[in-house]
Amino acid sequence: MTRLKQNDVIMIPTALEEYNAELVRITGCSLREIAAHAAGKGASEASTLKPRVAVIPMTCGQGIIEGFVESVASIICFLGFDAVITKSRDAGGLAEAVQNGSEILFMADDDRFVAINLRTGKVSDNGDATGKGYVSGLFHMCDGLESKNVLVFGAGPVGSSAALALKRFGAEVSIYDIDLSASRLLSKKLMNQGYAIKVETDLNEALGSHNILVDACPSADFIMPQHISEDTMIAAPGIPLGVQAAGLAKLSNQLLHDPLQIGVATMIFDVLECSP
Ligand code: PYL
Repeated sequence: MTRLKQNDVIMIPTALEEYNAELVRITGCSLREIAAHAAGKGASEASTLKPRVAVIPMTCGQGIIEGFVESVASIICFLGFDAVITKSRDAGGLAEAVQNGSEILFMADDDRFVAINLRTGKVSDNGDATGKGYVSGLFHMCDGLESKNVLVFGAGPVGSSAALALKRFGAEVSIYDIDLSASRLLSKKLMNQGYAIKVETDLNEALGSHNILVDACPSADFIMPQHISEDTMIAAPGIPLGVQAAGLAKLSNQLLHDPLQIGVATMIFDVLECSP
């Protein structure tokens, strides 16, 4: 998993309105609608439930990413929830959150970024939420995914979650990972759940035979202009972006990419308790 940098997140809190307008332009849906759809919840859940949310800075490992907790809290508030950043960090932040009556906690170390509902025990992992959140966006970009051929790059947590979500929408899924054993392991895991996917072994051949792509890998600049046509649709949770700069010029309303928003939005809807 690529570690975010301050530059990736520092502008998020001040640009959420524009971001959301762009999302509507690309997918026809708002951030709230995409996240709720991904989590299998009604988009209106946000208006009926008001759980107190705490975002806790974590200093472990490589430490704080300037702007990270501020971005997480701003995304959650943008969706209509009450999110506060704890004054204390780590264990102190956890204690502060519980003492101030927070029901949902968000925190990230270098390995995992999770949302926890203290009342229900529900946990949402950012990798899983990001994968299904981006597939929800792609579903709206493509007017459905039934029987459509989709190529997923990266068999890590995000790509695995995306592959499962794609199968659940009835797509024909192929997986390409630079580590063939990772692709094969994912194929086996999904087969055990009753879903067959195709393992691709040749990157250029796979790119040449697919128009709908999920870039869930940490490689940059591997999707080149010659791989992009007017039918191409790309959902790109991967950081850095896999599309070459020259290829971006060929994409309009065909690329879904952000460093944090869709993942965080899907996490809150994932752990939200359904209204009675
Ligand atoms: C959650 C992001 C998505 C991509 N990479 C993941 C990442 O950068 N993880 C590290 C997050 C560290 C946060 C730090 C803080 O500021 O609380 N512990």
